[in-house]
Amino acid sequence: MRTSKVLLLVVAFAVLSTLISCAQPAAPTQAPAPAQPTKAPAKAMKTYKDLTVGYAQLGAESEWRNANTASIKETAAQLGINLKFSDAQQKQENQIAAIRSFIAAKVDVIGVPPVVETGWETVFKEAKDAGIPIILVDRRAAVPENMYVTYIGSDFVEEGRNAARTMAKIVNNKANIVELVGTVGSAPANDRAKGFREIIKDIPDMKIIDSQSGDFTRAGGKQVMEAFLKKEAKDITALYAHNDDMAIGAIQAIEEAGLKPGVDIKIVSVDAVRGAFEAMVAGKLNATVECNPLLGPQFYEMALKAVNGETLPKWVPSKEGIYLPDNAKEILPTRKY
Ligand code: GYE
Repeated sequence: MRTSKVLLLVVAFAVLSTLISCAQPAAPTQAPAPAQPTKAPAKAMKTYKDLTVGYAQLGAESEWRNANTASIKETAAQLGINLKFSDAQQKQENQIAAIRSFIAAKVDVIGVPPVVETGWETVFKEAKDAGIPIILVDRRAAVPENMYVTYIGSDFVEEGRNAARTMAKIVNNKANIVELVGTVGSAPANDRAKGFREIIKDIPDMKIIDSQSGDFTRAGGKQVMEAFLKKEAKDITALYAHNDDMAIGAIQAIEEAGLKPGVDIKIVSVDAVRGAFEAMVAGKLNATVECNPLLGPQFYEMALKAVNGETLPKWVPSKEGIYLPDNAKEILPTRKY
C-alpha cells in the first residue's frame, strides 16, 4: 500500500511539473528583450574615431591658409578622425562641388571656410536636407543662422579697427594710405575694410588715397603695389594690407621702386605669420595684427558635439593679439605659423 502511495505521489508530481512547464513560455535562447520603452533608446555617443569629416578648404593662397590646412590635417590625424580634404583653389564653384561630393559620401560633418560671403544657400540646404551639419570655419557666409551649426573664427572688423589704431600711432595720426584689399566679397576683406574705416573716419589727416584687391596673395600684393607706386608714388606714406602675404609682396615692389618699406612707407598688415615677423625684424614692416589659423582643435571639438546632438554657440571666437617690431626677434622662434 505504502509503495502504491509513493508511486501515486511521484506520478502526480511528474504530471504537475509537466503542466507547469507547458504553461511557461519556451526557455529563451537569449536574454529576454527589455520591456519596450515609450521613447527610442538613447543612441550611443560618438567619439572622434567614429567621425568622417569633409573639409572644403578654399585654397593655398597664403602662409595663413597653409597653417590652417596643416592644423586641420594634423589634428584629424592625432584624433583618429577620417578626414576628406579638398582644395578649391580660391574658386567658389570648386568649394560647392567639394561639399556636394561630401554629401554624396555621407560624411558626418562638413567644415567650410567660404571663399566669398554670398551664394551658399542652395548647397547648404542640400547638406541640411541630408542631415549633415555645416560648420563655418575661418570665414562667415551670408546665410540664415539655421543653415549652419556654428562659426569658428576671428572678429575681422575688430582686426580692421586694431590695424587702424596701430597705424594711427605709428604715423602720428597723419598718413596718405593705400589699401591692399583681400579677396573681393570675402568676409575678411569686407570686415577689415569696414573696421579700418570706422576708426580713421574720426582722424582728419588719415586718408585712404587708393584701394584695390591683391586677392590675399604675395603676387597680387606686389602687382597692385607696383600700380599704386606708378600712379601716386610721391603721395603714399602708408600701406594697409589685409594680410601679411600681400604686404610682403608689396615690400618687394617698394624696394624695387627704390624706396624703403617700413621707413618711407609705413606698413601695417594682418595675420601675424612668420614672414611678417621676419619682415619686422628686418625693419620693413611696422606692425601685424594677429589672426589665428590654428582652428583644427576647436573645429573637431564642435564637430563631435554637433554629431552628438549638442546645441552650439553660433560663434566660437578665436583669441588674438597685435605685434610690433620691438620684440619681434624674441617672439619669432615661438611662433607656430
Ligand atoms: O587673413 C588671409 C587668408 O580668411 C582669415 O585668408 C582668412 C584670410 C587670411 O588668405 O591670409
